[in-house]
Amino acid sequence: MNVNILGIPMDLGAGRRGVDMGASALRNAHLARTLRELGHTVRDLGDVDVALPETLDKHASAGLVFLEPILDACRAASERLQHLPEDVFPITLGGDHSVSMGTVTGNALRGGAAQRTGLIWVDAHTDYNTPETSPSGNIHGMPVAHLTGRGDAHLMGLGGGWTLRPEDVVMIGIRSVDARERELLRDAGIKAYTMKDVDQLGITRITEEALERLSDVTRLHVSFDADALDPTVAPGVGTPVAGGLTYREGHLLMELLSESGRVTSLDIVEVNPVLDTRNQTAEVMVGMAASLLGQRIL
Ligand code: 6HN
Ligand code: MN
Ligand code: MN
Ligand code: MN
Repeated sequence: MNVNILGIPMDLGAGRRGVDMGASALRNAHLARTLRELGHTVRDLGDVDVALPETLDKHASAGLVFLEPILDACRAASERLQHLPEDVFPITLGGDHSVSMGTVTGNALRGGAAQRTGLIWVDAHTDYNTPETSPSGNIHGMPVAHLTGRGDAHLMGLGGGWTLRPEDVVMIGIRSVDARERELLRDAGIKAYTMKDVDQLGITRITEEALERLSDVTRLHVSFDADALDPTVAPGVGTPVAGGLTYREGHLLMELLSESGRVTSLDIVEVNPVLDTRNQTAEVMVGMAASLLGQRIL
């Protein structure tokens, strides 16, 4: 496959600093080399421009912290992805999870016209707050709501009229949902597999059900927040929640998605080297990308 890597070194959407260095940590953990060893052609496109928080006034307007510079970075990422050739498999490196508003729209709009796109959201959190429901004002807790047409008009405008259908979203690994976020999620009818579901059903059945549910989409984007994994496996994250996916559950999910041949793009987000132990989290996430892109045990 033709893999293109694009970094979005942004921590403006998160409550804690340092996740802007995630893209660099993932490159340091030999993402490109690992994928080349699997036989892929890999090109690193570098980073999109992101404003430095040190150059900005931290202020929230209408319940949104750093709205303007986040919009700028998401627009830049989306624009870059939209113009990539159809045969390219883009891997976007965060950055905090607000980058997904740019990556999902950019991948959906690739090739000139919007394609029906499915989203597999691997995360401890549902990231379904709006400015009204958010307890923090941090935009990384809001991307899926905005992608599916709920929330702030500027952020919803990133899709240029395209919105993700709520029925085309499947979440896996969920174990932290804010009270009012839960109401919105139910109202939207988003399918979410919690950690209880993972315990009871297992990753194999969940992946099969997810792919079945998304059988009508043309494109399939995986957005992998490192905090979906258990904090013992991935300690370098800003919002750790106990009781996450094990190392093998993460790999099995990626291996089964790989076998399906359906996935067309990937985000790796929320890797925070400042909070990590010797780049463990970046290394684990490079392994997850390798499993999604065809690495096999035998
Ligand atoms: N993430 N629900 C919390 C909030 O502030 O809205 C946490 C969000 C975490 C977001 O990890 O991508
Ligand atoms: Mn353009
Ligand atoms: Mn997230
Ligand atoms: Mn999360």
